[in-house]
Amino acid sequence: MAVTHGRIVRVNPSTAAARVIVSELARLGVRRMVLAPGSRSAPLAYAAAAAASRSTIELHVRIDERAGAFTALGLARGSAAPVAVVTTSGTAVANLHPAVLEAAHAGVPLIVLTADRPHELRGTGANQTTDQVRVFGTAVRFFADVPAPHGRDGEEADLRHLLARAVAAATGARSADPGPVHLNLAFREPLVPGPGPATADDDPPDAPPAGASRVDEVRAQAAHVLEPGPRTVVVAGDGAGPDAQALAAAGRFPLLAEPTSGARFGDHAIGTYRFLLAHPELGGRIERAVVMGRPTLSRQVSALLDRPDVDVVIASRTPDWPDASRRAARVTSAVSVDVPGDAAWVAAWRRADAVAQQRIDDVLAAAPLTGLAVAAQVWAARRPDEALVVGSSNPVRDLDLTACPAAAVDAPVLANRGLSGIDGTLSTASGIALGAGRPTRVLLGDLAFLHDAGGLLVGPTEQRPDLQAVVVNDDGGGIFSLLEHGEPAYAATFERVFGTPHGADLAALCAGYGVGHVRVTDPAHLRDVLAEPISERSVVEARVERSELRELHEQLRQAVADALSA
Ligand SMILES: Cc1ncc(C[n+]2csc(CCOP(=O)(O)OP(=O)(O)O)c2C)c(N)n1
Ligand SMILES: [Mg+2]
Repeated sequence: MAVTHGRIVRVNPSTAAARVIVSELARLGVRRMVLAPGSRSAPLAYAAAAAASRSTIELHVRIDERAGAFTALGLARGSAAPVAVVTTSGTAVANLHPAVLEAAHAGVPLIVLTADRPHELRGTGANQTTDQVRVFGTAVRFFADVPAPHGRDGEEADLRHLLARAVAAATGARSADPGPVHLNLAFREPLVPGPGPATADDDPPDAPPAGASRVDEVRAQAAHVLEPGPRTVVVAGDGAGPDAQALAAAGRFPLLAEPTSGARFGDHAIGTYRFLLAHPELGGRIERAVVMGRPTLSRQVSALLDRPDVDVVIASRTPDWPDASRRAARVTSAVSVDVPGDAAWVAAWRRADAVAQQRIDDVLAAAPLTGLAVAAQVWAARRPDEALVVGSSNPVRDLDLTACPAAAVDAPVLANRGLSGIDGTLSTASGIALGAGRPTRVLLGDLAFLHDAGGLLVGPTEQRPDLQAVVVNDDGGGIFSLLEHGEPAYAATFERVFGTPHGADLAALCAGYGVGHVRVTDPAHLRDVLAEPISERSVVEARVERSELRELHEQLRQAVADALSA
């Protein structure tokens, strides 16, 4: 309610409800919101704009809902807080689906607010009206179809109750299972603030009314103490975190840490582990593997976890756990060690790692610029207070093969490994840059770049990320040449349906988007470019060949095997 010229003026129900939604979300910790323009969602847009002008929330506007949703996903990951994404009705809603699926599998708290027609207009052929009820199926942790507000008593309290439940489900406060939630919000006209001009007094107070829900965290965790004895490795998959490094150090275990594990550092991290797993004296003698986070990058690790002679212990805090082999001996929330393992075990891995790393460096130095060499440089160029985002396909695997562990750097390395799509990578990175408030570099392939070129689009009225995309451009999907499809037997069909060359001119595309572009073809030039601070949006295009990839990987494998057997 507001007092205007001595008259009490009620704002219309859609406007009032939208204001409650935005302010209550902010009170519940959802302080960032991404919005794409639309008509049915207008009440939310007005409310969000007003809240942003009071700094109650941070608002980001994107034209493309798909990019907006991935930006929200990145914001949530970068800020470690739930983020809302708002769209209008119709196909706009479907454009959120990829990011919702990624969030579902990566456990990212995304609050999806889709505007809808009121119930009386559904199924009548009304424009931009489709069935949005449970449109994301089982991907969301919570769903509600909220009828159009009409100003009845108790409506505000009901909304607050619903939002508390939705945010609790998104953050996993009670379930320990964070993820996306979906509120489908019907709005009836008028959709503009009214009847009088909006004033600050119309906005609901940020303090909660009496009786508003509060959600307490429920998380009981007990650490399992590993029995001393077996020759053990720690496998740190995506999101494992520094606990994996601490466990490896405490137990004197080799640490096989993926680049996005947050644990690929310290004396126990074995950068060349994929090659060493094939060695009978190292990989062949493993008796126990402790898995933290979710490993997805290599067949070598999958094969290890499949081995009947290896005891698999999963330490995971999420309700589901990464046990694709379905043979884990124990699933627990956390592990610890009392007695450190045999020092000679990890020492053997470290000696072999040094030898293997030298061989890899030699092979890559002798080859023309490759995605592997670009990845190695990008890893080495990480600076404190920056973030690194990595695209799916070869870039993240190239990092896994070449990233040299060293001291811990305060530079998070993140990737969408929930479903490992090549979609939304630039938008996710843009969200991470904004959410974490860090200049961010994203390493990605050319198809991933072109898939989300729209993610480069950030309008002049928007807060712009400091984002540098390092694109490994091999004119197509290089990874497929490393899979079975790359075998000579399939050569006739390969290029058209797997290689998928495009010949796109990235420099021209960047010019069109008003984004800086530099092309590099030699390692020294790349090193210089990466040494520059990241500011505004820019693209570094590394041109590489994919025709030789298969041979290069075989050469690396052979070189390391020869060196280790010598
Ligand atoms: C949205 C989506 N579509 C398709 C795929 C299947 N896919 C996996 S890797 C890949 C090729 C990626 O090419 P690029 O980004 O250039 O990386 P490269 O393999 O060349 O290193 C494709 C199409 C996917 N992961 N996600
Ligand atoms: Mg490519």
